[in-house]
Amino acid sequence: MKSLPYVVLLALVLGTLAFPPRNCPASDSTQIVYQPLPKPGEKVLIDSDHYFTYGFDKPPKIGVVIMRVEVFARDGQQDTSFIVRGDADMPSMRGAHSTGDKDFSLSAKGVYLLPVRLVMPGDWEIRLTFLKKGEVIFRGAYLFDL
Ligand SMILES: [Cu+2]
Repeated sequence: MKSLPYVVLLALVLGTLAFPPRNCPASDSTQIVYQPLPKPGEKVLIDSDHYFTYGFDKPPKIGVVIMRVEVFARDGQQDTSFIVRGDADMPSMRGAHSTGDKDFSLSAKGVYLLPVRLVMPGDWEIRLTFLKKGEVIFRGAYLFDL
């Protein structure tokens, strides 16, 4: 049956046309852009009306370090209306030590706090996400070596 390969080929072509491969970048987390953050202590704009500063309770080293974030309105008034999330991981071994996105908790003094576990020396990245009314307003990443 000489025509069989052609039938198979035709079926493949038709199948491809009927079910084109789907390209859905929105579901691919690697497409999400995290703005590189300046070093701790510097002001970082969230939007035109807000900025934040971040830091740690001690210079990061192996173990648990408490990350702190403070949000301010343009006039310098503290703002606690955001939800802040953090995720720590090693870019060179993505996923190996990921804590997953965790909500910072808000202290009585209006400071956002999150314990971050750093388990080995090397390159680390802490990703911060700021949300307001369920919407992501800002994403930033702090890269450092341990
Ligand atoms: Cu590692």
